[in-house]
Amino acid sequence: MNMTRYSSNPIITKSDVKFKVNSIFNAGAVKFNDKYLLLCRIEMPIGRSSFVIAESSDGYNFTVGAKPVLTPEDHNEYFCYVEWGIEDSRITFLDGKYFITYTGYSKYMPLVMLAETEDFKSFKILGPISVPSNKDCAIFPEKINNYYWKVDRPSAENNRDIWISRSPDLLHWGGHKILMQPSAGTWEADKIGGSSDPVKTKDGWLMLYHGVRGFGISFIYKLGVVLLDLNEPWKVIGKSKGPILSPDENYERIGDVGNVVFSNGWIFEKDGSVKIYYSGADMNVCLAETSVEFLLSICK
Ligand code: BMA
Repeated sequence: MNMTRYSSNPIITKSDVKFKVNSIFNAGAVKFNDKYLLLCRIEMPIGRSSFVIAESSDGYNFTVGAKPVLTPEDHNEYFCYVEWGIEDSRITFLDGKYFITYTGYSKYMPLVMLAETEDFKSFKILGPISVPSNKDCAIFPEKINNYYWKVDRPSAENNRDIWISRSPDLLHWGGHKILMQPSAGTWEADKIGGSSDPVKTKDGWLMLYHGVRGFGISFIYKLGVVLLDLNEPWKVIGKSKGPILSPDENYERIGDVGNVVFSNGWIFEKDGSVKIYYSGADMNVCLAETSVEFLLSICK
């Protein structure tokens, strides 16, 4: 299987939300209690984002929750770092809990927030794990060499690279290393960022990332895939030669931010197939299907 868009894309739009939102997009994805669970970003009418859950038993037909499950106002002592919204979650199952990294947006500019949950009903907010500007953070699903690991993009306004770092406790991070840089004169010329949570395969850690190229006043967001060494995850051992998904359909071309495909969640099935949840033009939730073998083959 190569890469196939689901024929009934988009699978979720704002008309599926029972309360008033501007848009629903950029979902973290996980299988929880045999259900497909998407932690979707909803832009509220005022222009600030919260999270809502969409649930499905087949991965295609989703029901959106009746109210937001996490909002800036839920952040108590951390509210000043998320006052302008919470965005773009990545979910990692680790040590028997689900850890969620997401962007907190405020007058201080974007930074990386960390929360944990066991049931996706109550969330323990652990606070910022970076200073601004930083976003696109995802945590590896197990310890490597006795450390937890994360990727992120420091200095979101001026810096264009993906970095990797390690931690003894998920809260204190060090050992920062550059992981990947944009590639001049290509689809990923202007900036790159981590997209999905990293997933372990027999050949290495697979991770989706996004690449951005500016044309005049607009930017085109595409998706690529990268393979990292299992024991030394700061080593890139393979990478797709070009984008694996590019804005092409109307629902990816036209919207609040046109010409964008953006993903922050995927689900690996037992049969080797992979569901990539992504959003078109910052407006909806879509699905593309592929397989682990295909993703590995294009990284070689
Ligand atoms: C990135 C993030 C994403 C968004 C994308 C395209 O920087 O802000 O939330 O989908 O830009 O607008």
